[in-house]
Amino acid sequence: MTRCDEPWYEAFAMTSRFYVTTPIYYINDVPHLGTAYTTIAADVMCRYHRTRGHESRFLTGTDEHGQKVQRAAEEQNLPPNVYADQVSRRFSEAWPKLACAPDDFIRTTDPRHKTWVQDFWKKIFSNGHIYLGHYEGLYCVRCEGYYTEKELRQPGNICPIHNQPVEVMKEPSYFFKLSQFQDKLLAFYEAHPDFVRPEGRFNELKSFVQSGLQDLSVSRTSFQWGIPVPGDEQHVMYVWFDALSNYYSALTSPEDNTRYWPNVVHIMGKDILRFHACYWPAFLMAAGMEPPPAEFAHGFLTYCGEKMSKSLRNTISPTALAEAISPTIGADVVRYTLMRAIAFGQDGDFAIADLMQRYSSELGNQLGNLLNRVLPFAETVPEKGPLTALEENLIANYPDKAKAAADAFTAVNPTAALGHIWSILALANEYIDKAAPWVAKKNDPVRLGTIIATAVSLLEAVSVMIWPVMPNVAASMREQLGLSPLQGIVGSDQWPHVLPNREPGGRLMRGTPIFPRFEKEKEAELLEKFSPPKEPVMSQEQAPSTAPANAPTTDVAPAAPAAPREAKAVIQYDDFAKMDLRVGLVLSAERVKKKDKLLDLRVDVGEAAPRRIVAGIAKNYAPDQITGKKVVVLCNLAPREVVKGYLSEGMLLAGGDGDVLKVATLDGELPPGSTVK
Ligand code: ME8
Repeated sequence: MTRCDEPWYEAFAMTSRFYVTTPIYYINDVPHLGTAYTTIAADVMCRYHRTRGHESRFLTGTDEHGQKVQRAAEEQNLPPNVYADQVSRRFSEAWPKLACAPDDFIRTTDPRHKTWVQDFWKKIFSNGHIYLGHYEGLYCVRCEGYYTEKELRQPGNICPIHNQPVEVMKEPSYFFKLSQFQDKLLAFYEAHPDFVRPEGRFNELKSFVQSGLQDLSVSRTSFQWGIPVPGDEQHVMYVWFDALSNYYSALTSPEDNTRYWPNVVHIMGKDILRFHACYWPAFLMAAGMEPPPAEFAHGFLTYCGEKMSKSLRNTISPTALAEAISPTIGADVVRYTLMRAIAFGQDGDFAIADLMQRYSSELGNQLGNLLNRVLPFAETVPEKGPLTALEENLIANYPDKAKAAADAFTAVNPTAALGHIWSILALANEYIDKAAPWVAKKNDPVRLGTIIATAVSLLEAVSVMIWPVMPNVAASMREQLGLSPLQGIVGSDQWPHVLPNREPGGRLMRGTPIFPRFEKEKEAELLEKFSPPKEPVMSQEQAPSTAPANAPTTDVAPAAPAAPREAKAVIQYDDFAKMDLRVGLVLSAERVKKKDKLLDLRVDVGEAAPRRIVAGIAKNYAPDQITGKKVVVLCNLAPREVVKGYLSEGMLLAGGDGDVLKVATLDGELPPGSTVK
């Protein structure tokens, strides 16, 4: 059996087993681009490990208990189980349409889940880590979580995630002794320095745990739609205790797959890292079980610059998008763009225009066209003649790139892996340019044979490497190359570490182009159908500006223009109220290299972590002049990459004419996060 000996997760270095999970999604929503993003990433990881011959397993599912679901079912006049059946199906049916192939789909209403969670509870209870108490707190129904006042936006106790007031809740409750796990968790983090990736998120988590943990309320009496607490059926389990347990309960039945534990990577969005990396390991430790060794918290997506609001989630369906691009390879194009365009781990934007651009250049020109440049020259794999320096160079340069791509996949960095694969494609295209088979065709059949056989082995290698991200495209490529479809074989490492050597004589079957050019009408249709609905809010583009059109503008509201002042359309109060303006405290400031106007700021706007704001004020403020100032921040402006690698998550307000620019500050002391209106 092969060993996974690449860097990063030591846990996998000792084994050839790999288990990957997504969060189980709430059923009060439909599958949307955000949930598709995580599911696709997990599918990519699983397929990659299958190419490496690891015994691999991919789990996803739905989170079906809790007050939120009970209320949604009541609104539709349905019993919660009937409602849950209907909505869960939307998830299980969506994922295959995006070429995701989970091995199992767990529902928290599955009997297998209920049985296991109740046993898990009993184990923790009998180990003395759960006790009965009383809870009163501020509870966000949509998060299914309690908050402290400090964590909420004031005034009004507003949930920072859902922008809605939270409710006061008082109930008898069982408590999990989380406070007793602080040191154990910190020791675990210390012993597993790669436990959470990206590293910055791990550091935030460690600070959270270091700042002290309170016991956690793990049961509810205020609603019934949940798993009853064993021995006290007045209580149902707290939905996160129930939900997190899915990662193990799914392994227990219908057949025993518990051998996969703990070789798991949990993939999730950054919003729910704390539940996964603090609560879940503590529950497992309390039951005497091993915590997961690896978790990856990716960033948040915007769509064409718009925050993923409920209405956007409903209109931009990833399955409809895939279908509209192409019924055969549309899912692959969506997968490719999501994995390539947004550095995995960071926040980023998915835009239809960007997808179309990548379709024609990276997919059409660099990948699809490579087949068309090679296959017309032969119907079978030719014999190789003597190699020239061109082939020798290629053969020498290839393995490092193939290894870099594999290492990046192993490190859960599909974006970098695709970068390396595309550098192999660049090498291949350059090889064809220089080797010029069309010249050899005229008078040198031996040379032509060498060139085509070399190119065919490159294409074969690429068909394996892209399979995790684009399984349908890989299958079409392989069909044209006369190869059978790829599938994981446990114990057989199929990753092309060196260029494969095809036997001469194998059939090649030139087919139709995999990425046909979009007709003009189709382009227009895609843009029209999949651009977000326009909202009449002030956007960066509409903001007043004296700066040239190409100057960075997200950074700071630009200076008001000198007279004559342009008349602007009158807006209603509702338009103004759409802006989430808050007091921000500038914690740090640094100049952005080679950009004399920009400062890279960290600003506390009353959230768990400070925001990065890239502001065009470097000519007016030295870093130490702005640090410590209270400023006004527009917090719900779509994040924008102002300069490569600098994603600005908001905008400072400033006033001034021409070169004189002054940031807006406040008259008097207000804590960071206070509303400005
Ligand atoms: O939190 N960008 O379920 P959920 C990227 N049931 N990812 C996004 C996203 C976006 N804009 N929006 C959602 C729950 N996601 C719990 C989980 S697990 C034991 C219980 C993805 O339906 C991302 O993975 O709210 C995020 O963490 C998850 O969907 C939240 O899904």
